[in-house]
Amino acid sequence: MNEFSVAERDNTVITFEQHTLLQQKRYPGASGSFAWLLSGLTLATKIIQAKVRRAGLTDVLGEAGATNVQGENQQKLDVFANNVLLHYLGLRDSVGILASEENEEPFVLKQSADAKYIVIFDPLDGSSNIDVNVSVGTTFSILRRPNDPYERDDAVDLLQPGYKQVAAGYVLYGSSTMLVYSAGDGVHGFTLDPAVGAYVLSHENIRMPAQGKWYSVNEAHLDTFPAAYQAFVGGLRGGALGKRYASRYIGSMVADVHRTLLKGGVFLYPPTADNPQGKLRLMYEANPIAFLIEQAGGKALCGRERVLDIRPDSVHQRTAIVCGGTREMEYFERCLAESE
Ligand code: AHM
Ligand code: MG
Repeated sequence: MNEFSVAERDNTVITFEQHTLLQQKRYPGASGSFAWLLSGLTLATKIIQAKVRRAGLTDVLGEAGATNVQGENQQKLDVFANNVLLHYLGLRDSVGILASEENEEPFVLKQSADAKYIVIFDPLDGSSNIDVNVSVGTTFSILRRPNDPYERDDAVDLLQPGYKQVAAGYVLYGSSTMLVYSAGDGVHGFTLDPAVGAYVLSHENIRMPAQGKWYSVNEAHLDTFPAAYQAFVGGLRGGALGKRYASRYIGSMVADVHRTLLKGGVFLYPPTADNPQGKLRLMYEANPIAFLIEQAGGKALCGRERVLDIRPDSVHQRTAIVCGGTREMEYFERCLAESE
């Protein structure tokens, strides 16, 4: 069979599936099971986006009447998105363990040798924004577990630091639906073409600017941030990096991070009086974001520590995060050093 030539590629759209298959060709012996796993993810997120797009028309807005493991009210769409992801990922032979923000305990599904991946996700991040028609997103993190079932220890295999992620990303249900993904080989963005029903490569090899013009933080908590974080935000606003930064905060992490990735700047959720460990969840919110930001040339820290180096103690553990371009992050590290 002919190789897929560059000329052909120039004249045609590249779908997410084609892109992952092309990437996999670099790994001789790849069985295709990873691509099949990803197809479960893309199918599920297409179903979720279809529901999100019709949210005002069907009875899916509002609270479901239960609280999740974080004690937060579950929205009907949270529950729907969670069920869809659990279903389609659970059908894939290669998925051995699934963990979700919405379920207290992870699901250990299979112990066959093929079941060598763990997928951890937040089905609908920013869900308090759904009722007011603001962008929300799905975040996911994919880890490996040992091939040999006898070498497995499910609890230990699950709690891996973020640098071990095989792949990670998010789907943003915004003015368009976009999948932003990295398997450790750059960050690529795929926009859902609703006419075709496929995620199409629209942003190849995203590199984030070294410096932007916006900081993104819930400033209402500013007076309760540790001193270095307060100094950092104050400095950005005051012109410490040669210009006065403006603020942009949507309150949906995926949307705030997406802007930061494409346009530069910094997104942060520091420790606060209400959430001394930070609010965002390490394994399915901060880790995928940190992986993408680093792959795009930026940096992601929790205080001094690289987010991706944090060893989790539990699947729902929270973390503080500051992530952004190299100039902003250098300045953050300076603020940390000066606050000692
Ligand atoms: P969620 O997973 O319950 O939706 O919470 C996570 C969200 C993030 O999307 C967002 O960055 C943050 O919570 C906003 O929190 P706050 O309202 O405290 O600023
Ligand atoms: Mg969330």
